[in-house]
Amino acid sequence: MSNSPDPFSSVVNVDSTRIDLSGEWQLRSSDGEYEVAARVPGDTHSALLDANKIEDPYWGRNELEVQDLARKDWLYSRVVEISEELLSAPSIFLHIESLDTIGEVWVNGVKLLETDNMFVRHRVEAKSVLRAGENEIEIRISSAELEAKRRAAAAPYPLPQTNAPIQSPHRNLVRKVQCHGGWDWGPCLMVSGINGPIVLATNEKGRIEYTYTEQTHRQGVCELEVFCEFESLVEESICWSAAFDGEIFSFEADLVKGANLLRGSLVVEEPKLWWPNGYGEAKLYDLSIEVAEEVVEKRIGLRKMDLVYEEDEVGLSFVARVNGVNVFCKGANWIPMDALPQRQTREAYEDLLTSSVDANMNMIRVWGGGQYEQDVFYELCDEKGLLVWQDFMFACSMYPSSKDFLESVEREAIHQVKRLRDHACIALWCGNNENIGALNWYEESRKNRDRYIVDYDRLNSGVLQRVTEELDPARVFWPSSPCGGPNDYSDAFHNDRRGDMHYWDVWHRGMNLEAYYEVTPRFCSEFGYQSFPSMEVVKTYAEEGDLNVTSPVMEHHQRNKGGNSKIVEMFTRYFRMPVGADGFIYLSQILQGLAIKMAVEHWRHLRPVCMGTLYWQLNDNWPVCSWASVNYGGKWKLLHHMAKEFYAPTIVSAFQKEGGDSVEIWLTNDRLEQVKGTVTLRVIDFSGKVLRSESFDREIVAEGAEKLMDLKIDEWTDSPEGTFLSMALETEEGLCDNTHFFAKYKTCEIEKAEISVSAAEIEGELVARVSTDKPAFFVSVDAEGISGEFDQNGFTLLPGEDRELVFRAKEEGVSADSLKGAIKVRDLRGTY
Ligand code: BMA
Repeated sequence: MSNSPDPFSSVVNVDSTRIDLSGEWQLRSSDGEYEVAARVPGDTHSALLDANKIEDPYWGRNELEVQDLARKDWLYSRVVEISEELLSAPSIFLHIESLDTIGEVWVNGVKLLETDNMFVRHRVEAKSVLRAGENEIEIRISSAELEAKRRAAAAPYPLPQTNAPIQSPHRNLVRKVQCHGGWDWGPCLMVSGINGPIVLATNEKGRIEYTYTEQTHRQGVCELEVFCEFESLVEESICWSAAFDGEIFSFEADLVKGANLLRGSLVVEEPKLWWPNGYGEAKLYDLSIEVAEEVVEKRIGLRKMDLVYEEDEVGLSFVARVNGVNVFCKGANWIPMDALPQRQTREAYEDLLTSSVDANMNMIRVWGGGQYEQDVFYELCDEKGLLVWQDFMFACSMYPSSKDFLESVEREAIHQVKRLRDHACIALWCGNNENIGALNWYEESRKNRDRYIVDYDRLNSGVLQRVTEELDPARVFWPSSPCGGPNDYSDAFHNDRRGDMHYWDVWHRGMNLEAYYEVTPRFCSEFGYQSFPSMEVVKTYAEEGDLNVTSPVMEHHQRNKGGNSKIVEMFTRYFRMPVGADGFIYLSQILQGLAIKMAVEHWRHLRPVCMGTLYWQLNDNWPVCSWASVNYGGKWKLLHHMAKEFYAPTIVSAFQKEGGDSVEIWLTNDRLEQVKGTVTLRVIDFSGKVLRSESFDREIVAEGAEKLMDLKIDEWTDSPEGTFLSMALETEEGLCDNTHFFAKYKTCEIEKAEISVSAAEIEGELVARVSTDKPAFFVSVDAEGISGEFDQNGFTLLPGEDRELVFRAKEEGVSADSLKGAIKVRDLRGTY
């Protein structure tokens, strides 16, 4: 028996005894094929991998070899010692944060619980089945895939889902992470398992179920209502307290047996407000709530959060407003960090969210095909000032509206809203991902749209919206992403006037990159362009002999039909064909970076009509060719480095329409103040000779964008194919530079550059110095095999303008020498 520190993420119980049930369990497949030790929290596939019973499913095409695991039933078991003393407590309950998915919990041969929704938390009284000495706990998990099949066979009509090349059918019929069943970037690994804390805890008087607060902001004051749901074993008058920032506020309550909602208010004078990244400090206050010896400790941010959607002269606006300030949202879409849940560690969360902030992001969208993330995710977003767009976990499918299903979803929504609503970071709740669009994707739903819309409404407004509005009235429930607004079922993929938009015409429909210039989204919550993972990541799944983009292994690690062909075809429009696998991979990252940069720079300069860009997607859940800007494992792709630049608060950018004879130069500034800056425009030829240079002093408007000029190409250069435009914006904050080509890259005679690098340790920092004899483009300096990032990458390097890059190592013991030895430099001209 252990008295463990804090197995619940946010509930601390000062007096009672608790037994943390995490650690080593036994795992058996019920057909007897496997019997291994398994970690809890953890998943079946990870346990088999740890025990060397299966090969790494991420390597080669091994994933195909483990598909039969999806059809097995599993048994997790362990023995736990319990003392007489513990048993004398009036109540002992079992807490399970998440069981994936179709499960039964048995203690000493008695069934305590049945589960079929991994997004629901379980707490059950267990005292009556426990005994002094050894107790046997068994968790039986049956195949979610087979259960889904049974449900599909019993359903009165088909409920279609999107197709992935390797997938588990009918995943939409089971409340499980939807992308476990495969996606157009994800493997099909139908894991089962036990996620999050699993604990036995005693209760003397009762337990805290949830705590949450409501904030009312008035001039210089924040009134805080504190709520505590307390499940009481006693009927008693008590004093309970809330300690806010060290100051204790006491309240009285008359407990009744069973559920109690305690409520107390306090006033915070001169509160320091919580701000998103780039707008101020993400100030958090300690709040600790104590009821009958039970304590919950949390940190909350005081801020007024609005999601404003209003009819205006354009259509329907979509703006995140924090403390009265309209925030231009800059970020990306988040998918579960790993297809093997056991690898979703605190360190991995920390790393990925730090990478988001480092790239000047202020919003992350938790996408509906994944999961409500672990507490640590939201705690880190609170700390780092990352707003969270929170989807409910439904994506790209028709869902049932049977009584059982809706009741299960209701339990899920109630739990998740109560669990998460106190996080300062959460900006809005959104019903689902693309389920309105999906009504048009399937023959069945096109033919019988009414039936499916009724299902959709029952689930979406009937359950999710109702629960959210009741339990978190201060936040907006947005029906779907994308969506033109409440009660709007039209095609928001192609309407840039209303609400949020998913703009996919460049990737999925193969339009030219300049198509981004033709739309003016109010808020673009998805748009993406694929690239291959970086070479060192490719090598984690492919052998030397497979390093060819059309080899079976490379195609296996591409889940979007025709994806590799799209990349290669788009090369032909803009670039010369690269040679060798290294050139393919690197050029794909240039193309991806360029596509998203063009879109974001353009849409940012359209503020306030457009007020947000979240590209698809931030991360990968295994090593794969995808739209992600961060490789599986955390290493940045070129896009992520470029995001750091195009998401910087104040930028200079250039837009040239296809076939256009002029270039619009714009200055965009997200800061709340005017920014003084000097813009220098230089026309340079490919030998590096500066042919023209002009500087302009400007006061750049606050929270807006202004045009510096329409640059007439023939007035600035005699040779659009022999020159390029270098733009530099110098402000007090530093230098922002950018490069524009007047002609397609493939038509330009870029000269081969000799780039040299040295590395040194300077004042405790690892610094690489790069120089070149000729202009070099999209220069990437990568420390292969070393975990960490240079602070700049993907830049234009000019002769006589060496760059010093600081390396942030994410591992110990990196020296200047080891860094130098690992560095690989690439540039555009080097690909052909
Ligand atoms: C979006 C997402 C995902 C998908 C991506 C790429 O629309 O919502 O479903 O992975 O497109 O196709």
